[in-house]
Amino acid sequence: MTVDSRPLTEHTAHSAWLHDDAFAALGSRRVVVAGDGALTGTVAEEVAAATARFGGAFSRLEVGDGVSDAELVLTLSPPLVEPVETPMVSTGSTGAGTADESFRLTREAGAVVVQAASDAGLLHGLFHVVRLGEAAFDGPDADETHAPATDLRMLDHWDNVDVHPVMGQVERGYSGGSIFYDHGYVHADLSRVERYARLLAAVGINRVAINNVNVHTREARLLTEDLGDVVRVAAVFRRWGIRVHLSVSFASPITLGGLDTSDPLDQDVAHWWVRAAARVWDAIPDFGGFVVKADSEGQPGPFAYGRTHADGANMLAAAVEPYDGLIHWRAFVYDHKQDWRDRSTDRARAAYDHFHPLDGAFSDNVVLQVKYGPLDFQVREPLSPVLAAMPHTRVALELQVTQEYTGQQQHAVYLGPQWSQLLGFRFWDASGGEGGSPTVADLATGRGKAVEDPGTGTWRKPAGGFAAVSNVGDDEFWTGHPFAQANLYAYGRLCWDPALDPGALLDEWAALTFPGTPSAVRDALHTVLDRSWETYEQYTSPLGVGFMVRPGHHYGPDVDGYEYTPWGTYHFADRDGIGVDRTVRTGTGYAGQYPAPWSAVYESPSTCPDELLLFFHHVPYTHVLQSGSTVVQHIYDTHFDGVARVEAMIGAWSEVSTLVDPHVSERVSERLAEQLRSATEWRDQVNTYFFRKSGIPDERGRRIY
Ligand code: GCW
Repeated sequence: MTVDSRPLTEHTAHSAWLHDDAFAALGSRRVVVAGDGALTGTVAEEVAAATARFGGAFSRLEVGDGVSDAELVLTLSPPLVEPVETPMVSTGSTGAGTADESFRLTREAGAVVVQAASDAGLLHGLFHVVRLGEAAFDGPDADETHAPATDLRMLDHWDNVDVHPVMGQVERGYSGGSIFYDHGYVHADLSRVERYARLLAAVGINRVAINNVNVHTREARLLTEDLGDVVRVAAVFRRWGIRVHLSVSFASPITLGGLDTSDPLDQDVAHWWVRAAARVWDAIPDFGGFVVKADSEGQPGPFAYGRTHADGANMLAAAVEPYDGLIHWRAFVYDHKQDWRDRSTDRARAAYDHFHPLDGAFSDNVVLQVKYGPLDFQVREPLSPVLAAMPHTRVALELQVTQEYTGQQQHAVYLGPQWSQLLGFRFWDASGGEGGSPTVADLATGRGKAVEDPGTGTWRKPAGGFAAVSNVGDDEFWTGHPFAQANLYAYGRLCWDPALDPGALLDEWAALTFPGTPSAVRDALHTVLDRSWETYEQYTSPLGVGFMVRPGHHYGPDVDGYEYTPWGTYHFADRDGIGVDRTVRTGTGYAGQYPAPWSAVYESPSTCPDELLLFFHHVPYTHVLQSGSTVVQHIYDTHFDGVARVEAMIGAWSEVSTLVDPHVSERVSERLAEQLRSATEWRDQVNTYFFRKSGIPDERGRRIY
């Protein structure tokens, strides 16, 4: 076992949304916790600490013991109250042995009872009461059942055990080092991981993959000789109802097992994985499963043997099946060595082209993990058509909480509104109404209405849930920018209930993170964050065309940075126009991967939504948008406006910055200054580029270089 002997860096971690004072309402009450189970123990510890701090009273009872004067009872079923008339809402278990995590809350004359069928449900119920604060107790009489939308609410860490020469300790990490690893070792002191697990439990996350999907030599060994380290980490998460997953290399039978192949149809390969899985579950009985990035950006996969991705995934699925294990198989498969001169290859098409033909071929315990857009976590992309094209496959929606392409936690960008919009998108309805067709959230959770599609018939998708790349590191605020905590918070809450309002989530987060702060601070947070996603979009790449970032690290503007590279992310700007023709009629045909009506809506520049125009069409700079502006004038206007908005954000923050913890305030002010510098750089480079290309001046005569 490899344990780092060096001490963890001496700094305290910010309390984030579990500020001690967030427990004041609960902690000042008489609280009873009843029931057994490890997580009930965790609940009891939380309540004991809170009541000790705020002068309440705590007792731990057996289920069924009489309770007289408690103001809050947290109990496992059987009920302490009258039998429930309506049965608990079932979460529609999606396998992998996840317990029923629902809970019921009743309030009668100010006395609150939280009742759950499992100790995991009880823990969620506890944090629900914490979130409500005083309202938990002084609200009107109530009887509510709360259940998560899906069992699969996962965070992926792109943390490396070794420091990677280019990507560092955490790939696309903007929050210092890793909370798990330090220069080749797993931290001896996992107290930071424990605090993280507590934060995640409080927002309902129940699965974590602890290493990068790019699995390098050192990281691969977590599966075998360094499994002991994973056992330690899993023990920490277990106390908070969170199961651990590992990213594994498809070539492990070769690199770790000494075989000469990793062909998924080879018997020895299959046996190697069977033995590997047996060892893992023997050591960690509640282990979650494996995450696999195969045939993607240089990672090995089944293509090397002429096999399909279903062959690859199913071979692994068979190895983990006896343990209720899952294989999260990523759909991020494309040619990253394409010739930029070749206009017929379209990276956006790749996932659909590879995976759509495999629908129905995957085992039940395979979850196909699909990035929300067809390219790569851009500030604006259409929804990946794969989500709508695989009726018989469990598909997880993958989001990126770490802000690789959205300001790298230097910029304040609240992504709740973006995710909420993505989750509410309806592939079979372009009216924007509450039409009868399912949303993306319905597709991911396997809930909601059945799909009625002339192409695919009527179907209801098996649930794949949610996954997202974490934005956390060993930074004192966890996330670099203190406001980036709000993204992690919102992600967890939206996994639990995708219909939650992102503005309300911001309020929840602020109330828990900065309890007791004046309402002026709350207002300023809204001014800074409410429209920050849109603001970031304004001053970066326009109208859905994407990228224009500096190659490699992806921070800051470089309009042509990826234009003549093999990565497949081009804007095709010339003196006349810009954009990628992805139509069926004259382009790459990508628009045809959508079901009706969106295939038709995207196909025509007159109906394609403005914000995605350049994703689907190559148009002249003088093309008139639905907004009435020309493309080039839109570029100028949004870029000037975006920077003006950042100035307004700074103005709003400076009015309240003395009212918050100086630590937080200093970090926020420093980051806002960098955001303004960077936004200005974006504005000037993008505007200048298009002015020089098109020769068309700004109607309003503003300064362009
Ligand atoms: O967004 C891209 C990143 C890579 C990442 C890859 C992926 C882990 O630039 O750093 O690799 O996506 O999602 O696999």
